[in-house]
This record gives sequence, structure tokens and C-alpha cells, in this order.
Amino acid sequence: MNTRVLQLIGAEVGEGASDGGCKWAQPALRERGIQLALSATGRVVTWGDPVTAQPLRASNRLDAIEHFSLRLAAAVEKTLRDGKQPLVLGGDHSSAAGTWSGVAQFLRPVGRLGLIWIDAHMDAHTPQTSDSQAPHGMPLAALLGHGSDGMAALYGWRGKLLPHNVVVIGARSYEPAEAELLAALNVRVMTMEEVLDRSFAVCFNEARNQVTRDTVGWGLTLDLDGLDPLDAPGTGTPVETGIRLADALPVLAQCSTDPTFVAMELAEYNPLRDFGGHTAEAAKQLVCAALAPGEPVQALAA
Ligand SMILES: [Mn+2]
Repeated sequence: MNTRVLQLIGAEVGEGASDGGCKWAQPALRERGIQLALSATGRVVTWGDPVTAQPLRASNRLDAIEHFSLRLAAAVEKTLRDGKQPLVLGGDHSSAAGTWSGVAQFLRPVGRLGLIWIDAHMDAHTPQTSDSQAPHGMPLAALLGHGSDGMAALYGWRGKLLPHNVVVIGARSYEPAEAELLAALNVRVMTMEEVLDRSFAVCFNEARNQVTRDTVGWGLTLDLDGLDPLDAPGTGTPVETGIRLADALPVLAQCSTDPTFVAMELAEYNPLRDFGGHTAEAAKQLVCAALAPGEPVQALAA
């Protein structure tokens, strides 16, 4: 049973995307009771200080994300050093550069980080290949060591993720340069077509086997747009035909009972597009499934 304190860290960033609505995800999820939902699973849940991108202090969008990444990485690393398990609540997905750099830095003295990346996109652009120049399309490339120093070389080293220690699940909207980079690096990408063909459960299990094989800890970064917009319409960049919520929930239950599952990140929730709060409900169910302590809550003796 997982008895670590779960620390929620708001990553208040929308500057990485063209539509900045994801910046307000954390306060919206807070208002919709994400802490209560997680506590009800039996976890002890605390809030860390939110980390907020400060565009007015930056010369451009990438600069803002770089400064933000550094502060988010430090907050995540400190949470781990304090013996707590971080759940980072994005924010657009540019948060991943900071989140997983902090985790990789924490693990570095003992070994490598593994990561499952659920997403409709590949997030594998660099400033050289991106037409939009939106940093939320760059974090996976950055963690693999490709991109600007500020996103890819936090703590002074590149390659927070080795290519064989990461698996992308659910990709269905990407550009040739991203697919070429991941293919050149030999990163395993399970496209949505493969997920539909082989089932999410089979794909996730295979991905988990791969990211735990050569690593000392692993995590999950969950871009809500990896899900089908029927279940999660309120995301930064929805793409049709994704992973169904009902298929994901039972599979994610295997995460937190694994003592090597170090951290989780939820990204791209856009409360401004979440009419009726359906996507917030899906987000709550997903984090509860992945982070529940592993045994039913014991009823208190009268
Ligand atoms: Mn993404």
C-alpha cells in the first residue's frame, strides 16, 4: 500500500500554447475538489506552492517557459527530497520539461528515469523545426536532449530521458519533423491506430515493461488530449478518436501500487473549454485511478 504523502503542485503555465487557457487549470481543478477526491482514495494529500509562469518578466514565449521550467523542476525535486510523491497539475504540456527534469535530477545519483507519455501529439519539436514556435510542442524533444538550453539542459546536462526509457501512447496528430526525430532516436511510439488494434491495456503493459526495465523510477505524463474528446473535450488541442476513459481507468490502477512509480503529471486541461465540468471529472477519475493507495480504505472502528 502506498503510504507516501501525495503533494499536488500547480504548474500555472499557458504561455507554452497558442491558447493560454490551460494556465487556469490548477485553480479550476482545486475548486472542483481534486484534493478531496484524492483524499477519499485513502491518500494523505497536501498542496505545494504553485509555480507560475511570468511572461511579463520574459523577453519572449520560449524565454518565459525556460524560466518557468527551472522553477518547476526545483519544486518537483524538492518534493521528492522531502519524501513525498509529486502530482504536477499543468498547465499546458510545456510543464513536462520542468517536471521530468526535476525527477531525473533527483534520481540521477542512483539511476535513470522511465516515462510513459500519453498524448495525441508527439511534443517532439525543437525551435528549429516548429512552425508555431509553441513550447508545448517541444518538451519530449527537450527531455531527450534536443532543443534550447533552457528547456533541454536544465541542471547543466542534457538527456534527462534516454530514448529506450520512454514510450509514447496515443499519438495521432503530428508533423514529419517530430516523427523523424523520434524515429531517428528509436523512441517507441504506439500510435492511436496501434492502441485501437491491440487495446490500451496491452499497450500500457508493454510500455510499462519497457520503461521499468533499465530505470530506477518511472512516471506518467498524461496529456488529457490523449483521451477521446467524447470523454475529455476541455483540452488545449482536442483530436478525434482517442483513448476512452473507461479503458484507461482500470489500467492506470497498476501505477501507484508500484513502489518505483515516482511521479505523475496531468497536462492540457483547459477549464475555459470545459462546459459542464465533464473534463475535470475525467481528470479527477484518472488521477484517482493512478494514485489510489492500492487497498480499500479501512472503515474506522466505532
Ligand atoms: Mn502534449
